[in-house]
Amino acid sequence: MDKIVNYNPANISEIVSEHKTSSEEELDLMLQKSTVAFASWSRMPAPKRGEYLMRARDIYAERKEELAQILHKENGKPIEEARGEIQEIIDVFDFFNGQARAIYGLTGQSEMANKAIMTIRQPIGPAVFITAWNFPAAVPSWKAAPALIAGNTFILKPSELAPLSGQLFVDILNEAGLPDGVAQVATGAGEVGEYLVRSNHTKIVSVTGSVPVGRHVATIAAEGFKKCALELGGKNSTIVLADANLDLVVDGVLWGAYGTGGQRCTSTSRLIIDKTVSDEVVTRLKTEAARFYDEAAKQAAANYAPIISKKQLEKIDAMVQEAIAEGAELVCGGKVLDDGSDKGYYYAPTILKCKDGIKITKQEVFGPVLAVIELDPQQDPESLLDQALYIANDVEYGLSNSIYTKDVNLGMKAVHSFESGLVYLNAPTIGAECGGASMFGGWKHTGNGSRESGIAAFETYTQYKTIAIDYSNKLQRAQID
Ligand code: UN1
Repeated sequence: MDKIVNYNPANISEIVSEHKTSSEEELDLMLQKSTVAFASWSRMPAPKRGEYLMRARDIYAERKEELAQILHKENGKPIEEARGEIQEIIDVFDFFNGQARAIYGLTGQSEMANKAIMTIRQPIGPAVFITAWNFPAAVPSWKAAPALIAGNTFILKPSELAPLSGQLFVDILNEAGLPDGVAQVATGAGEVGEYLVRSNHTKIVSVTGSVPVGRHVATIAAEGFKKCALELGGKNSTIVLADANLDLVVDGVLWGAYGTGGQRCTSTSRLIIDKTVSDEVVTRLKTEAARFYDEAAKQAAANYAPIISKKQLEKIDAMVQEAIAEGAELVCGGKVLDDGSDKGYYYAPTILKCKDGIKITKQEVFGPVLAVIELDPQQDPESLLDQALYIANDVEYGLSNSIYTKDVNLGMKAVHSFESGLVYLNAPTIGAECGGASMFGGWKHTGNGSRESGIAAFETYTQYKTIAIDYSNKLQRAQID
């Protein structure tokens, strides 16, 4: 595939952008430039590097509406969500510019007189970023901002399904005046990313994508002892106890399950609910879900996203049909809207009542499909919660979970017991904030311990150096003298 053509998934007769697959010669040149640029960029004081980030931030702020419109067309997400994604870049740049003055190390106490010991953080080298199509603008900023502030250079390889926002991200950094070779973009499919990851020039790899992609890339990175950060899939649950505020539950589950068309790694894909309140919640969800798409007019509501590609649309439908064959009860949806080739790739917002254990209760769907698992009321609500937590945790992934209850003891028990990197109390599983106390990332097969968009990102983009300064003017032997 030499040429990549991208269509608006909400209106597939509209071409959004065309890109050429980067050749190996072009990639070699980029890799060399990345190494050369690293030599001087890494020596620049971090607050000076922050000034470039601030210029890029201002360009994003000035062009926010235009860039949001491009993103809206590129991956189809509702314009309101696209504006939010551009805002996220501004927030991330603000946060990491502040961090430029706070890449702290440690000073300690030597066991010897007239000797000082400290540990500082230093940049590592050229990074390669492999990113997904669902947050094609913001996720590159999660990686690039800390990488640049820490003094690394990077090459971004955005998803071939939505490369334009990534291309613009790098263009804007360069427009902000970054020295040549500090920020670059390569386009193409998996083999382009793999070529970059394998290169000896590359010292850091950061991937947002599926578990198979993450495993493959991490294996290659491991051969070269490269730092590797992974943000992979999710199978996220919302637990609802009988005492929950059901208005809040309905709003939260609708947003969590159907926002971005369910195409977030944080999307709510299981509702584990006390049977005493399940009928009311499911009925209300079904009524509300019907508002996302007017079937007679073949028109999606402004807050409903199309599916990124026909292949993905078919994959979602196959998973739903398999679930029905396995005994799931279809409450609503369960079908492709239009014929999948007409206006846009829309899938009907779907609710399936499932027994825990069928495939769809364990596998990531990445579409607007909610599996409802009802739990029989128990003698005491804590036993029901234990059962709900067991089901929520009995998956390969560990990204985001939430619970709705007014009981602070049960709520806190769930917060501590969820096996996931993100946990919400009385809020949906999607919509992580960035910076400050918030760190994006998952447990189990969702990742490998790395975190993004908060200060822990510096674990990926810096390495430690311990410096011992002996000013005693004599040989002092540790552990001996
Ligand atoms: C993703 O789907 O890869 O927490 C990221 C959220 C968003 C990020 C999702 N801020 O839902």
